[in-house]
Amino acid sequence: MHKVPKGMTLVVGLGISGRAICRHLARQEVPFMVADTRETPPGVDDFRAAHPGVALHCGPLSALDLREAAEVVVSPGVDPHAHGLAELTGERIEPRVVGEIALFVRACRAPVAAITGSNAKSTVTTLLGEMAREAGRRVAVGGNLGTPALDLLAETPDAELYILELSSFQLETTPRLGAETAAFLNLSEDHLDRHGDMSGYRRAKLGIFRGARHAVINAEDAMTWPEAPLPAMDRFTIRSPESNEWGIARHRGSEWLMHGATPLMPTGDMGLAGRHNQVNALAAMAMGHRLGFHHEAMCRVLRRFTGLPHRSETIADIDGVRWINDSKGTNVGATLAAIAGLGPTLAGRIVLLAGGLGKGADFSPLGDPMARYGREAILFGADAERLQAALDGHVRVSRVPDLDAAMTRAREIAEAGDCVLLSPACASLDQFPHYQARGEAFRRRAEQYAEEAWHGG
Ligand code: UMA
Ligand code: ADP
Repeated sequence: MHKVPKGMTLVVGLGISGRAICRHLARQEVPFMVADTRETPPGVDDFRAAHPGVALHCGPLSALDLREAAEVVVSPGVDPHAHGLAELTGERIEPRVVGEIALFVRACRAPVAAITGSNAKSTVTTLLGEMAREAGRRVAVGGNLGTPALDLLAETPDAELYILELSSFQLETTPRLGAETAAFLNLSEDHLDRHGDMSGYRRAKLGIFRGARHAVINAEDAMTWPEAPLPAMDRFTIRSPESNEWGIARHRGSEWLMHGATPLMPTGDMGLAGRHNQVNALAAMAMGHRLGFHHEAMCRVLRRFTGLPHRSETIADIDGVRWINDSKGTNVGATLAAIAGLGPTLAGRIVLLAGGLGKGADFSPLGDPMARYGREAILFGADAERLQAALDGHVRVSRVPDLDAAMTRAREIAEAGDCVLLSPACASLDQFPHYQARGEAFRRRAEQYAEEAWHGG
């Protein structure tokens, strides 16, 4: 049994977050050592070059005696209730087990805007970041998306505002975030392997509200509502809003984003597609309003921002058929939002390309929206059969070996006014290295189709 020396901080994990934690502790001159439960963690060479002489333990944590450690700082991928850490996670037990964001909170001197949810985090975080820039703020944006939170402190020490996308894993190990404004966007099945069940997953995410001065919540999803009241709260809704809500209503003959009775902008002027993105825009505006950004600046961003790659991203319009890459739709909730968001905006129907690794999810919620908006579901990958079982009887289904074959079939059957939507409701890892590679494969082929159509026409 190796002893972590008295007063030393133990960093667990050598991934992106763990290495950011090491850099931060080194800057703060806090003595630390590192452990990773894997025999060969990914970042060893980087780590050794950056921190010569700092001890590294690889393998089970049970081989370490942690009792005299000053603190244990775990990476988000490390379950604080496993690996012999469980007995240390109680409230008053020393050393405390915390995560990267707890260190961020201690060191950060500027207000924080924080965003969580099962889906749409990256979109809302990016939108709010763009709005802050447009409003002339010195802002740093990162967290679960992009630059790790602790690196933001070093890279932009003079930021007036930090905007963080936070995962349930990061929130679980943050005793008190103290955000100026905190949004919990939605909750649907994901990461249950780590959190046990939906209530454990929700509890972790509710951590976003600890110490928050303002909350932004989803009027249609009670799972996002805090259990104790907060000093101030704004709700966003897809419906016509109450006086203190952000919603969507008819105004001067068209549909507008609204704050209470105040019209903000026509939804048709937004660069982003789909109802789900209108809701995302409202969430970002509610946060921006609290932070003092002018509505005009926020609307300018909404007009020009067309979305992040792989999130309901329009790749091509070929003979009246829109080809949309939503490869980041890696769970049922995301795919549902893409179908329900795009379906009502189409003259035609959705040709859905789906499949991959379903992570044990229940696909049955996809049946009704596909009956309503779908032309056909073209299924591939490891869980195609389970998807088919959920969709049969609701929409026409075909099975193909892979994404390439799915696109060939989609090209044959799509009609003008339709949309070919890659929103797999599954992880990609059975057939691709990651969701980005799946999205790139879709993009390349759709662009090739567009070129052929252009030359043909
Ligand atoms: N791991 C071990 N033993 C260890 C440490 C890690 O087995 O000692 C494993 C984990 O179980 C996991 C993998 O290594 O399977 C990576 O985990 P990590 O904590 O080392 O991950 P990092 O590279 O530090 O990246 C993390 C976030 N990853 C996770 O939460 C899994 C990144 O989010 C985040 O961008 C980064 O910190 C910076 O903050 C990615 C992610 O997938 C995008 N997040 C999940 C999501 O969005 O759904 C939550
Ligand atoms: P996250 O960072 O939470 O994964 P992203 O912005 O990357 O969120 O979007 C992930 C997926 O969620 C995309 O496939 C997108 O279509 C879907 N999505 C976007 N907005 C919403 C929403 N309001 N509700 C549910 N799903 C959504």
